This record gives sequence, structure tokens and C-alpha cells, in this order.
Amino acid sequence: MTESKDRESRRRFIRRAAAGTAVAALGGWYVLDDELTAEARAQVRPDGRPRLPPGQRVLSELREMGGQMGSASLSELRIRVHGEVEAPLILTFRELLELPQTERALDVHCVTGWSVLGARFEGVTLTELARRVRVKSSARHVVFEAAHGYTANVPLREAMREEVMVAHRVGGRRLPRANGGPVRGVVPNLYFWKSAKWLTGIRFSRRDVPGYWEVRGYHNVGDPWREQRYG
Ligand SMILES: Nc1nc2c(c(=O)[nH]1)N[C@H]1C(S)=C(S)[C@@H](COP(=O)(O)O)O[C@H]1N2
Ligand SMILES: [Mo]
Repeated sequence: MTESKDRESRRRFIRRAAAGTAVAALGGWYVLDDELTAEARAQVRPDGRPRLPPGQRVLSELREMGGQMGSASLSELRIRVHGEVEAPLILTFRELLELPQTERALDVHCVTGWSVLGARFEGVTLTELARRVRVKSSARHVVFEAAHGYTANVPLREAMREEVMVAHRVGGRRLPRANGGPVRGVVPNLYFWKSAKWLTGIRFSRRDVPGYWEVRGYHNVGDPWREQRYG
């Protein structure tokens, strides 16, 4: 290890320790944080639900959970917004950036038991996209479509909540490729598998179409507060 790298990792350690964060190296800096977990357990969200859903513990930052990555190319990226809509769209990355942008601190909850609190995602809200394509009244579901055929189904009502977005930045920088960059869906009020990485499309649908994990035993809806983990 070079001296500067050593110094950098020591600085990181000190920063975290000062923030009261338990630090352990587990293939990186991923730590289930008992203090943050206890803090979050004492908090209530504006909607009256506990900040931390049952059975979850807090991780200090987003972890890379794998999956079959999509292309890293920004120039070739296309996001199709289609299905049960009056005016389907195919957005380039540049066009996505030209739409009204939203930044939100969001909590995400993985079905395996970790949560990340207050990750600052930036992107375009789903309601904004829905407005532009003029979703038909017959639509009832949204299918998030991603590279290599990964999909995640979300009831339209959930997808139209104001915090649901198509994100291209997190924590003030480009969304890392391992976390779904260039673009991912973020559906914070459902388990994190519903937040499709390497997004290629948003399809509005009349019918419910169970997605990649939903046909492999995960719950069809996936509400963390009801612990809808497995179907
Ligand atoms: N395209 C795609 N999206 C995906 C997945 C995947 O395998 N492929 N895994 C899901 C699961 S199970 C989780 S927990 C989160 C993990 O996101 P992260 O790697 O940014 O933590 O992405 C979700 N989105
Ligand atoms: Mo997951």
C-alpha cells in the first residue's frame, strides 16, 4: 500500500469514527451500524410509519449488490417510456437531463435486512414522466425494465408517489455503474429489488406482470413495513 493511500484510508477511518459510526472492513467499508440503527428505530416518518421497517438494520452507505450490468455508454443509452400511454417517449441521457430535475434524500430497504438512510438521489420523478407520456386511465401497473431482461413490477398507485424517480446521481455524483448507473429506478417505499438498476424502460400496463424476483419467490408487492419479503 502506498503512503498516500494509507493516509487516505486512515482519514476515512477517523471521519467515520468521529461521526459515531462503527467501522469494520468487510470487503470494503460496509458496516451494519448499531448506533444508526438505534437512532432510526426511535424516529417516525412524516407519514406516521417508523423510520426503520421491522427486521431492518442500518448500513452506513449503499452497498453493491450485484446483478447483470447494462452498458456504461451514455451516448447509446435510451429510456423507453411506453405501454398504456397516449404519447410514448424514447429518452436519450441528454434528454433525461433536460427534464425538470429533483433531488431527494431517500431511505432504501433491502429484503436481506439492511437499509440505507437518506441517500441523496437526483433524477426525474415518475410523475413527471407519466405526465409527459399521458398515461391512460386504463393503466394499473408500472414495469421497470432493465438490461438483460431484469424487470420489477410496481402498482401504479405506488409508482406515482412523489418520491419515486428515475435517478442518475447519488450522493452528489454520477450514479456508480455498480449501483445501476447510468440510470436506475428508485422506489423507496418498496423493498430495494423493485429499484431496477441499468434502467432501459418504464412500461405502463393494464395487467400486473410479475418481474424477475417476483417470479423467483419474492413477494409480488414487497412492502417493507408489512415485511412482504417472500411470496
Ligand atoms: N437490473 C437489476 N436491478 C436490480 C437488481 C439486479 O439484479 N438487476 N438487484 C436488485 C436488488 S435485489 C437490490 S437489493 C438492489 C441493489 O442495489 P445496489 O447494488 O445499488 O445496492 O438493486 C435491485 N435492482
Ligand atoms: Mo436485494
